[in-house]
Amino acid sequence: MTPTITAFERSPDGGKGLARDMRVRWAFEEVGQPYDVRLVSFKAMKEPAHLARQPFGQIPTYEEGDLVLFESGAIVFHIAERHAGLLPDDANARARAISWMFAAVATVEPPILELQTLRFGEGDKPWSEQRLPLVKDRIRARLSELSARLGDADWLDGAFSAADILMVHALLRLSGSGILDEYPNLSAYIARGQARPAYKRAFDAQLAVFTDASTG
Ligand SMILES: N[C@@H](CCC(=O)N[C@@H](CS)C(=O)NCC(=O)O)C(=O)O
Repeated sequence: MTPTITAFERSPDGGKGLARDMRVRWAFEEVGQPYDVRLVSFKAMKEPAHLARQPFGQIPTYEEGDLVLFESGAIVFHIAERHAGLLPDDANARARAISWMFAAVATVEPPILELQTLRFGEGDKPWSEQRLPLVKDRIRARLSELSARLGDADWLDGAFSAADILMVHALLRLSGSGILDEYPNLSAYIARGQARPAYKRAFDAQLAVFTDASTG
C-alpha cells in the first residue's frame, strides 16, 4: 500500500525545503518507497478531520491503511524501521543512530526554532532585539558541541542514517542566518546531505507543488 503524507498547500517558504514534509519525503526517497501527498490548507489543518490525524493541527502526517502517524521524527523512524538502509543492522549502532535522531529533534532543533519564532513571530516586540543575541548564543552553544563531535566525519555515527536526515534538515533552517558559516564542518555536512540524489528528488517534489500551482 502506498503511504500518504500531508504537506502545506501554501508553504511559508514557497517550497524551498524547510517544511517538515521534506524530511519524510527524503526518507521515502532514500529507501525507494513511493508515496502520495495530500495538500492541506492552514484552515483545514485546524479542522477536525486533520486534528484526528495530527492533534496539534500541523503537517506532516503519515497514513498507511489503518496506521496514522504524526511527528516528522516518528514518521522518519517508522520508515527507517520498515525499510533497509536508514538504520544500521548492528543493534548497538542502531541504538546510537536512534539517539542521534532524538538529539536532532529534541536538543539541536529547539534553539533553532526559537530564532525562527523571534524573527518571524516576535520581530515587532520591543524586547526582540535584546533577545536576539541570547537566542543566537544558545544556538552557537549547541552547534559548537555538535561540530566538535562530528569532527571530520561524513555522518553522525558511521554510515548515513535516518539521524542524518533529521539533523541536516534541522540545521538547514539556519541557512541565511550566517551562523552556519562559523562551523565549516557543519556547513560541509549539510552540503553532503543536500548532494544526495534522494535529497534532491525530495526537494524537487516539494518545490513542484508550488511551482506547478503558480504556473498552472
Ligand atoms: N514537531 C512537529 C512539528 C510540526 C510543525 O511544526 N509543522 C509545521 C510545518 S513545518 C506546521 O504545521 N506549522 C503550522 C502550524 O503549526 O500551525 C514535527 O516534527 O512534525
